[in-house]
Amino acid sequence: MPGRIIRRAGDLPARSLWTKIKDIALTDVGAIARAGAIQGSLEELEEVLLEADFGVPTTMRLVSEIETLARRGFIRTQDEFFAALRKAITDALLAGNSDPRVLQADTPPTVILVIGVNGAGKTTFIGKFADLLRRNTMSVLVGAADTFRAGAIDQLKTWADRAGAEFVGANPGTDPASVAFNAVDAGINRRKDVVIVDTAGRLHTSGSLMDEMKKINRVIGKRLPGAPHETLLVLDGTIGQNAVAQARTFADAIPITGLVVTKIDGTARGGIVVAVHEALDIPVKFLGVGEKSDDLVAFDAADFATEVLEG
Ligand SMILES: Nc1nc2c(ncn2[C@@H]2O[C@H](COP(=O)(O)OP(=O)(O)OP(=O)(O)O)[C@@H](O)[C@H]2O)c(=O)[nH]1
Ligand SMILES: [Mg+2]
Repeated sequence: MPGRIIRRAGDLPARSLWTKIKDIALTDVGAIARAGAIQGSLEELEEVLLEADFGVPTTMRLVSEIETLARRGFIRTQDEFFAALRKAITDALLAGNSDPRVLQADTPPTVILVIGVNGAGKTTFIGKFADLLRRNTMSVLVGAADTFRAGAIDQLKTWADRAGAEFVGANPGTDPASVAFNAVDAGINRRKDVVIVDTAGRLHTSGSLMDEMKKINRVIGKRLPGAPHETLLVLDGTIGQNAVAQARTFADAIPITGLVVTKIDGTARGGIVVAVHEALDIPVKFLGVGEKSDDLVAFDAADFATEVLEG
């Protein structure tokens, strides 16, 4: 699926990151470097990148790459500056574990466990993802291992119905791990291509809920050795550097195979996507760009680098 413009027609015009960077009097960076006056401009670049949520380590590295190129005379025009920055961001996103493709089981079903804090956008992502898979003619079953509140089960069922996916639920209060087990079991018996398991939001600081998540993970593996094939951590793209801390705690608890960053439509701070990938060495697989079923973007590093600058 091709990347799509994140900021869509009809949105309020925002000052893009590139517009801000362009204003940093780096119009002739080479000349500035030769004149020895580049330091102030680099500090301003640093500020703008931090404001866009690239975080300290990623920002430092990007600024230092730009500085090196500028001092060597490779950045003399705005176009060269833009291209260098875009390349540095793309390279960061392509470094290490960065394959955005969804892992597939050798023998179906592929089981995908979806985790994250309250309100990150897990259920919405599952709805959109199920819809995308169905449009690609795959059979899908979703399991509501979020039995914490009745509304959560209904919310997932609505998305499943809309996508034409089968649904395995339970009464509120049922052990979430047993629902996860039943969902995988049903997926195997009904010969589904993909089983997606939704979980209740949990604060990464809540030990008992993190234990429950580990149990869900274990129980899935008991029913189907090798599963879950994907464990996707959903992060709210608007919460800034907290997303990095959250991701670390989840990754310490169970192996995470991919990241989904949501609500990227409402933020000019897409740098968090780069920061969290760099901090955890986990591939970004999807971006959530709205609340509707087609507001899901399969991640593409180069497209994203352009959009984060121009968006
Ligand atoms: N703008 C925007 N809103 C989103 C996106 N993804 C989710 N939302 C909204 O964020 C809110 C929370 O989404 P949910 O999918 O219910 O989040 P959750 O992680 O399942 O929440 P819990 O089940 O309570 O843990 C809803 O109002 C969604 O419509 C997105 O990509 N963009
Ligand atoms: Mg939910």
